[in-house]
Amino acid sequence: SSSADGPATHEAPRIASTAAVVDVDPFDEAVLANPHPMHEQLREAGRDLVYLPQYDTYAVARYEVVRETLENWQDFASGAGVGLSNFNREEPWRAPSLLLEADPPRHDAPRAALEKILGPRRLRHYESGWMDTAHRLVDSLLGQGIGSTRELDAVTAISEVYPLQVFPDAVGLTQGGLENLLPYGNFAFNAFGPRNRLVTDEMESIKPVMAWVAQQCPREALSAEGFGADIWARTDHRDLTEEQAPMIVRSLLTAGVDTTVYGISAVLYHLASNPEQYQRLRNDPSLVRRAFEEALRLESPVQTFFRTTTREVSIGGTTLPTDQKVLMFLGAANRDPRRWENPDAFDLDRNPSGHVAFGSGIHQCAGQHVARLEAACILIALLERVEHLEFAAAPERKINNTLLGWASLPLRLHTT
Ligand code: HEM
Ligand code: OVM
Repeated sequence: SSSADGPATHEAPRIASTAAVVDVDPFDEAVLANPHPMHEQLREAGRDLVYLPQYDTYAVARYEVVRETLENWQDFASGAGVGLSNFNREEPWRAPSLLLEADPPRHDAPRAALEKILGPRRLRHYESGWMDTAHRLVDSLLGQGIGSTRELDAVTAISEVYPLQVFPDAVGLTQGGLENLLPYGNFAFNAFGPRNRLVTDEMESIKPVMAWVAQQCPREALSAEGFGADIWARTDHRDLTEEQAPMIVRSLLTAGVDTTVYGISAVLYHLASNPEQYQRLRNDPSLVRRAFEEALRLESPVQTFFRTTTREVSIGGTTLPTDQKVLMFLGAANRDPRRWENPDAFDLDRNPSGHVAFGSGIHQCAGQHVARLEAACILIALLERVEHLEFAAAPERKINNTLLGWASLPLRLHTT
């Protein structure tokens, strides 16, 4: 347009920018086993927003935009599910979580309850018991002898053992059947992805596992003390209803086991891969918590979650329609060279805080202090007895639609 008292202005025609189309399948088994090349492709496709034609879904992989999407719960909802399936159109495989799959205001009371119950203050009560359990496990694995070597699979001997020795008891499970916990979590994390073999192969076998989980959630099934009892106690003060309480217990049983198994495997993998960093940690055990965070940054045991747009919203100049799924690549953000120097290195000299392995914003992991305490206890116990560790054979990936981790970590431990 032009005006009499100024120069004519010529606006460039407003061409909406489009997302970069990237024809990859993030849920292909070969990609799940080694996602990092695809992450680089998604980050470097030239735009903040990517379109994945194979799933008719948008995706974000750069640190800044992943974090913005996580924190913008108003435009990017969780209530339609945080997997590929859109609960506005498809029946979920179980009743939606009141935490993970809920938006404010429904999310508020369950979230406030867990923040109190799983906060650092309450967790102090568990510290010495969890440390004792870690010492007993490490002693049983290494024996009493000194100056020996011991070969073991760290996944089946440590990562899958220690969380099951402390967490179910802390929740207050009393009825046995703990062998159901890992299969339940494994299925729940697979179910965020497409209905591929990883999901359909377990559709039948998961039914009795789901029934067992449901049986652990009523007040009568739980011991008088523990996270479960703490959740139920809030129904006495009307902070939670009797309908909410068992669902929140279910959230702990879904999210609280496989995640820490994978997290502990992640740090053991990176310590075995970086012997000089293991020595650095032995010399300064006050770095155990940083070692865990750095391993979470690199591995991002929970690789992805989706959101669903609540209205037209633009990312990087592209307007998305309402009710569109957006896939957030936490693992890609955590290795984005725009945010992290030498992003692929396990480096105890870096400050890994700001990683999004626990998410960010109102849904940021409610169990993060639990995960950190478990990891710190088992690492401290190992550091005291193991002067050096190395791979005894090649590690093997475990394949899951959402979790990245290890089925096998064959280690040789040299003890002091
Ligand atoms: C949420 C990762 C351990 C309970 C989340 C989210 C991530 C995550 C990325 C955010 C979900 C979103 O934004 O949609 C992890 C990792 C863990 C871990 C990497 C271990 C290393 C745990 C543990 C518990 C737990 C031990 C329970 C004790 C939850 C719950 C939520 C959650 C209840 C939902 C919170 C909400 O929506 O307000 N976790 N988690 N997590 N996590 Fe964890
Ligand atoms: C839940 C939940 C929370 C976080 C992760 C998750 C299976 C589930 O509230 O049930 O993964």
